[in-house]
Amino acid sequence: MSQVSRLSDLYGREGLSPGHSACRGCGATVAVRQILLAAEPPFIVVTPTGCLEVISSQFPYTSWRVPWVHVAFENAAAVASGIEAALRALERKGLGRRHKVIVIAGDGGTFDIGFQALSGAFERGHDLLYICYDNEAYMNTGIQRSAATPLGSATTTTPAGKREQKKDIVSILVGHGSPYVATSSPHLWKDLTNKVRKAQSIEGPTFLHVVAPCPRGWYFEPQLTIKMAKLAVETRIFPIYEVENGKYRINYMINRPRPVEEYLKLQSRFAYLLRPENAHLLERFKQWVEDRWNYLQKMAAVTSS
Ligand SMILES: Cc1ncc(C[n+]2csc(CCOP(=O)(O)OP(=O)(O)O)c2C)c(N)n1
Ligand code: SF4
Ligand SMILES: [Mg+2]
Repeated sequence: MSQVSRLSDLYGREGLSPGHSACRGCGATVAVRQILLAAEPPFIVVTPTGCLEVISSQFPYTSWRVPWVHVAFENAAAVASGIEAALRALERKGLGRRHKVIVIAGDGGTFDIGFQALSGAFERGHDLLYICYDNEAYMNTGIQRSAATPLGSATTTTPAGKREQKKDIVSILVGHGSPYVATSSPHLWKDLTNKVRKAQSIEGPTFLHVVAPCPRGWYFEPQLTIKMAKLAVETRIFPIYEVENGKYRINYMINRPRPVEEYLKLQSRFAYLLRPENAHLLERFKQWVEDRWNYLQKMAAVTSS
């Protein structure tokens, strides 16, 4: 595995061509562009239904310049498992070359409806990399809440703000015994591209959870996408860490976090959470951020020895 320290360490060829129909400032496509520039060929991408598929494959056009399969909303990891098993069998017979199978899926297709397939693939131990771009709702179908939607965020199915916390998908996949699970953000391009290469190089089911700000569904101005990703990390709302063979490491230490309000107030989806009468919900949100950070620090300390 070669390290990425300069832009020239990435592959020159774009995997997702310009001209797709994503909204201006779409964080998911910024992340996917980086992922495809970093991934070591040969690989095959599997994408379930969601914004990424809809904006990149309107018949008769495609934006994909890499082998790519679109599958149903619920079965990306099952299809990826089948491709991986078939390639393994062909290689055994000397008939083909192993490709890494890389799933790139939204949060709805990962945390919710695709979860059964994901859990099965990780439990069976397939050699694949699963990347979730997390825009924290079902954006493609009109901004419905998902298990990744944070507490207090308004969606079309939670107009007064979601009452439940975000599901901790990383811990769940660590619990499946994955050799490598990590988080990243498109504003930290070296972190993201190096984690793609690292996760790809490890045999077995590996997982990356990437924050993907969405101007349309989070209600912020499109030029603020990268700032939004940065604020998510610097407020400790979206910590950047990795878990390698059970050992936790915080990759981006935030010693003096920015106030969470700096992040929340730029997004109209949190308008309800910021109302004075909802101060108790905001407190719950802040407590969740603090508890998770403390948990990560403890896990990093306990597992480092
Ligand atoms: C079984 C099934 N249920 C519902 C849908 C409708 N559907 C397609 S994409 C989608 C939401 C995708 O959300 P997410 O995975 O978060 O991706 P995003 O659009 O946010 O990028 C839904 C509800 C479907 N295609 N199939
Ligand atoms: S709705 Fe959000 S995730 Fe979907 S294309 Fe637009 S900005 Fe990207
Ligand atoms: Mg989504």
